[in-house]
Amino acid sequence: MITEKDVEFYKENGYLLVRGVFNPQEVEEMREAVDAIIQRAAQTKLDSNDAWQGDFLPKEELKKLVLKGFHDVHYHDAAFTRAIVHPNMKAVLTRIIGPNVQLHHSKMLVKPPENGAAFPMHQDYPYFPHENHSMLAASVHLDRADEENGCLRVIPGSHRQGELPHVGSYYLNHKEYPITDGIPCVAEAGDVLFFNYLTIHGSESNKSSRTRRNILFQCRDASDYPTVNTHFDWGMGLMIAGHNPDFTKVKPEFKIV
Ligand SMILES: O=C(O)CCC(=O)C(=O)O
Repeated sequence: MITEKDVEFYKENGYLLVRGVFNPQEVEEMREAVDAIIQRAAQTKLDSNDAWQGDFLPKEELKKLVLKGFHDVHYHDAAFTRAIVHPNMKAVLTRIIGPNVQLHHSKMLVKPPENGAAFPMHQDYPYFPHENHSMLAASVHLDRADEENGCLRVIPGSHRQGELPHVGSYYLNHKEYPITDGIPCVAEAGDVLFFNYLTIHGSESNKSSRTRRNILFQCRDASDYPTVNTHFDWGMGLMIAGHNPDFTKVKPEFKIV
């Protein structure tokens, strides 16, 4: 699915956009699953708007923004379990992480038309720090994403700066790192953007008349252990490829709190 040059590009730049990982039928299956999750959530008290708050946009503008951002979608629909173990996903993940790939968590990010929420620039590292920084996000596009509907933006090579100080609710100072500093990763439905958890990324709001739906899988090398007891969940640790080399560390010492 990818070449040695792609692997080098990922190492150098901290991200890689891979085209056509999922076919239209597989994308449609995930879209239907996302829509059904939104409907089921709407019937409960747990439905929420997960738009990021903070000082990176004027308060009035932030108030209007909407995001359906539910975590662990593979607990809700098997379409996402099939997606993460898809041969094309495994082919890319094993080249850029290594032979033993483990799922950390998944989530859906649905930015509705006109007012889909923005993401200030940040690294994912502070949310779930690990020893060896193998963790990456694989963001599966279920719609075309471009500048109008708030596609992902990355700062190439920024992962090489290591851990940066985050402010407030864990994002980078927006004056130093405006969202527009990131290069837009324009993608089609079925494409997947892989980016390391140290790569600075974010996205503008969706100002178009089109929805932007993405499924994000965070994956790591099975021997890359968390350094902090945070972001733990009962399904984490599913092996996507290879095996867990250390029998004694299959269940982490950390606990869900
Ligand atoms: O999908 C996006 O627009 C941004 C997602 C993101 O930054 C994240 O989940 O950490």
